[in-house]
Amino acid sequence: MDGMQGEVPVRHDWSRSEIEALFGLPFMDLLARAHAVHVAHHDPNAVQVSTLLSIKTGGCPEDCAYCPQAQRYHTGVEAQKLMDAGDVLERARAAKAAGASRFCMGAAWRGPKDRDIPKVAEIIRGVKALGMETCATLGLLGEGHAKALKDAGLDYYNHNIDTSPDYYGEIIHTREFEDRLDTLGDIRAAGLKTCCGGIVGMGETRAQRAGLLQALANLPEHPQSVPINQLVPVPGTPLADAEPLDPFEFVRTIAVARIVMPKSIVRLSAGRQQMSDELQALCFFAGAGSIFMGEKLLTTGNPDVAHDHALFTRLDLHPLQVDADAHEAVTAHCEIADRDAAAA
Ligand code: SAM
Ligand code: DTB
Ligand code: SF4
Repeated sequence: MDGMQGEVPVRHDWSRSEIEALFGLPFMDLLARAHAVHVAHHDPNAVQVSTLLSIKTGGCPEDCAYCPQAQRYHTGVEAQKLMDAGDVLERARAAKAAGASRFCMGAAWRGPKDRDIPKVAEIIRGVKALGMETCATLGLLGEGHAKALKDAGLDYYNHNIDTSPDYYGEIIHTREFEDRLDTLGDIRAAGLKTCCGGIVGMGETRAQRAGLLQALANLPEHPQSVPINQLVPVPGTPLADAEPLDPFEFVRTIAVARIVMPKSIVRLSAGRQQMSDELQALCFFAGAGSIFMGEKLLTTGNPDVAHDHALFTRLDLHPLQVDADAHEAVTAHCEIADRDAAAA
């Protein structure tokens, strides 16, 4: 892709005002610019497909204002123990059959205890053996945790910074922004790939959305995967009645993320169930190259798999196929869309 029009260097010195200026571009100019960056660095017709599973649900001691799994908010999410490896593998097989190349496992912990690590490692080994990429999001990591997870076959660790450093204190009080940066450092040091993004629509300003993307783009390495979540407002949480974000502002956030982290895969993450097909198409055009597929995120809903397969067919998108052993992404045409079309 050397010298392709639209190719931009990877930078780690973005100023807040530069990023705010990108947000302030005329919408069509911003989209054109983001799409040019997207096609220079990625196949714009390929979408990486991940499936999420909550392997340990609810009962979390933290106070993240958006989260239905925080014990203190009484959202109706029941606390459960860590799932057995066999049950997780059954779900991973189903996700693979539905077309997912990566299986992401979430736990409602502040962070894992030392005694949890061998259990999670066993789960990771099993999922990896299915030939899928593995991702885990377990919270803050302690001494030796990242290395142990890597040794078990973990490919990605998801740990979001969630919001701009100057808005963080409005959203979470039980751990510091710096704690998150420490865990991100542990992830990189262990040789894991980083999945790190945030949530928009939590009442932050545009300047704070720029601050979120600035903090991500100025990390020592750009996260390989950048999930941009739209807040899923859940009754019982402090953000249940947050003012919904203008959908075009969400598209702008995807577009700016695309421009400032040109090589990363930007995920159109939580919030798709609340979006029209047309809005999602705009997000793909603006540079989103990944989704969560499967009827559930962790505890909240996600579009039906059949609906997503149909959307891929209508937009001529195909899943990014990943050779999990070679760690090499190769795109292949979507057999699933053909299968669905044949079944229709
Ligand atoms: N407990 C771990 C942690 O916080 O790192 C891992 C699981 S936590 C649920 C993973 C991420 O899910 C959060 O960092 C947040 O970005 C996202 N998330 C949680 N609730 C959400 C919501 N209501 N809407 C959008 N994203 C949400
Ligand atoms: C991420 O950035 N979004 C996902 C995943 N990483 C772990 C989680 C979304 C959760 C939405 C609320 C829920 O389903 O509980
Ligand atoms: Fe707990 Fe993670 Fe939810 Fe925060 S986001 S309350 S740490 S599960």
